[in-house]
Amino acid sequence: MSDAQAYTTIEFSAADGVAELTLNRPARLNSFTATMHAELRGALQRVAADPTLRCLVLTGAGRAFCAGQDLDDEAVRPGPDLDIGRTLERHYAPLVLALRALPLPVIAAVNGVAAGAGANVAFACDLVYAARSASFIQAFAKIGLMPDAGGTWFLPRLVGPQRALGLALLGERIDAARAESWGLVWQCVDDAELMPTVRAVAARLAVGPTRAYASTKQAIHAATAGSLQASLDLERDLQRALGRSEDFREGVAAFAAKRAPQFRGA
Ligand code: T3D
Repeated sequence: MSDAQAYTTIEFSAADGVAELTLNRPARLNSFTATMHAELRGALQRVAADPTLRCLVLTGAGRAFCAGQDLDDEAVRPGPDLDIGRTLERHYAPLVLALRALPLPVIAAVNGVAAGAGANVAFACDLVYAARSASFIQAFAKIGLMPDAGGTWFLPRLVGPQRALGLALLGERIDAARAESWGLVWQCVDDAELMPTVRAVAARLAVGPTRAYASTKQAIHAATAGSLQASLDLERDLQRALGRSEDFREGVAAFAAKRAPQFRGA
């Protein structure tokens, strides 16, 4: 079976030591569903098991990188039985940890808007390149949630607590140039140059000293004090409670109705 037939929400290709993984639900801005998580899990296991692969590129199809969780998905519909903590534990924490655990360099090619967990999955990658028209938004507060998918761990480490709090509390969109100046991304390039630039860097890394890269990643990740797992666990517990709040119910309803939410702090 070819890769195009095997996956419905992602595309996967590999050539010359470089694997390319494309989030592929452009009509929904490549937002995450359970199927996409399952397909990503399988693709990342495949990358991890193939010693000929020496660099991974993660990007999005169409005008977005990823809009985070698909808010239309039945599985996350606000209600008494909703358990976002379980969703985070089953899907988002394994995805973030799998990206971090890969011994090969992982490059995010952020081709458009990266929102919510979509932004934080990009920050889980080792190098982030962004198209000049791309943007980043911690969209969580707009729907009554807090950053997850490692956001509370990545953001203060990348930009410091003040900017992390500004991004998380205000939920404003920042453009790629500002993201680069803040250190959220390694390089911002003209839109047409994004994939040629990333592919050239990936090709260079794929013929580089694989073992040294793996050790470099391991040591740099270890040097960042405080465990990612602990932050993921805390996010799960806090987000689980927020998923049962009236503000989340209102936030999702307002998003669907394309109106401003009326939060009551409940
Ligand atoms: O279980 C859990 O919930 C836990 C996990 C949480 C992780 C999270 O990621 S929570 C955060 C979820 N994401 C968001 O809140 C982002 C929602 N989207 C937006 O704020 C905006 O769409 C963007 C800022 C990303 C882009 O804005 P814009 O103006 O460029 O595009 P748009 O018109 O808003 O969106 C285009 C279409 O995509 C639109 O559909 P339509 O009207 O053409 O039929 C929109 O509804 C749809 N879309 C965008 N984001 C999502 C989505 N549909 C479902 N889920 C989305 N996240």
